[in-house]
Amino acid sequence: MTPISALSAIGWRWTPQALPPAWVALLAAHPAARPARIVEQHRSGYRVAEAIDQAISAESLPEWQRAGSYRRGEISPEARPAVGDWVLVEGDAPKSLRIVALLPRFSAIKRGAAGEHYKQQVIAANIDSVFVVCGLDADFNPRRIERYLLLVGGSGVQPIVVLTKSDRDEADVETALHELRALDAPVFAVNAKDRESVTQLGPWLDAGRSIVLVGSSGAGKSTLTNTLLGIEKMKTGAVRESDARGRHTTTHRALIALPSGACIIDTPGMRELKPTGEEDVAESFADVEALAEQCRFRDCRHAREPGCAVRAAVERGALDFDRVANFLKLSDEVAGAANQLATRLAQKADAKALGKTKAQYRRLDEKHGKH
Ligand SMILES: Nc1nc2c(ncn2[C@@H]2O[C@H](COP(=O)(O)OP(=O)(O)OP(=O)(O)O)[C@@H](O)[C@H]2O)c(=O)[nH]1
Ligand SMILES: [Mg+2]
Ligand SMILES: [Zn+2]
Repeated sequence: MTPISALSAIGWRWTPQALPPAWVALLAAHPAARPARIVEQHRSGYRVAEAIDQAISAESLPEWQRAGSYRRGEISPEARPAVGDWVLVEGDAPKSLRIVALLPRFSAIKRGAAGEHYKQQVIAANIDSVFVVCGLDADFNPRRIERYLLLVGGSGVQPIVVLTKSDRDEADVETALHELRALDAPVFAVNAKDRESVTQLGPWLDAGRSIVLVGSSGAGKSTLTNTLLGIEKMKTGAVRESDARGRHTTTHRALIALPSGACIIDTPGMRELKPTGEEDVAESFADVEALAEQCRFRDCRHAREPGCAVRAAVERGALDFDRVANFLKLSDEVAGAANQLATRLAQKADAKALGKTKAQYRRLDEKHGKH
């Protein structure tokens, strides 16, 4: 097996005695295989590493590449590797490396992906924290940050809000922090270009930890990655003057080992952030939810109903109206996505039952001839 010390530089954290039992079983099932981590995910395939600063193309299982197998429900999107995943590989690097199995993950963050046949997309796997990156320029948007926190909630991954561009003239750190006061996550304002400034993020960058960066194009994810790394590894791009939008400079997800021993996953800016239907809005908006329990009507929409505790809190200035509006909007979106998810699961179960019946008939045919 690859020396553990080489793997630990890319986030491996298990002694042979402490390996998860499911991993032991998979290793036993593939005696010629060894662990590696997915460090890049491209449209054309994966690149894996068995040591620091490596990224070697690896062939993956055909069923991970065929869209049809997702549509037919033969394989769920979670069964396909994402950046951060540990996999088993066989063959010689760099020529004939093959991924033969996906090791079960201890965490993952996902989003709904309408454009994709498999409806859900794993953004990153086996991570400890997620930095939700947002510029203190025209990119600043508390509602979008709330949306990110909703998607991350329940995944077992700790969210940290990183506000970049604190050095810019238009940055109003105090107002921004005030607007984000209701969030259940630490918030930092940094100059992503400045080493000294990003030391604030040190507590999440201990050796062995893995972190993923998410946020809009132009927010400064790659800039922050480079500053933490100490070299300009990732390409960065200027933002449009009018609205601070980036130009999608980063085009694939990539895991990079930092000098601290932590691993950071830089991602392309996301245009769309749809819930999967598995999110818990009540948990993510616990402040609104607690007030809603005091409303006179159980099904209060906090609009014009009498005895509404949520609206009373807004009027007192204890709660932002826009946060309440976002809570309602996201509640509807999650409910809609949950409905779709349930329908799809039911269809899948039907298809499976039908498949089974057909197989039973086939077996009967073989045994007794056609009937
Ligand atoms: N002044 C200042 N500029 C920053 C800061 N962070 C990022 N920038 C600038 O913002 C622009 C976009 O930064 P990137 O790091 O490319 O943004 P990104 O989030 O990686 O964008 P995509 O790869 O497109 O998703 C670049 O011109 C950076 O120099 C910051 O903290 N301060
Ligand atoms: Mg980038
Ligand atoms: Zn109410």
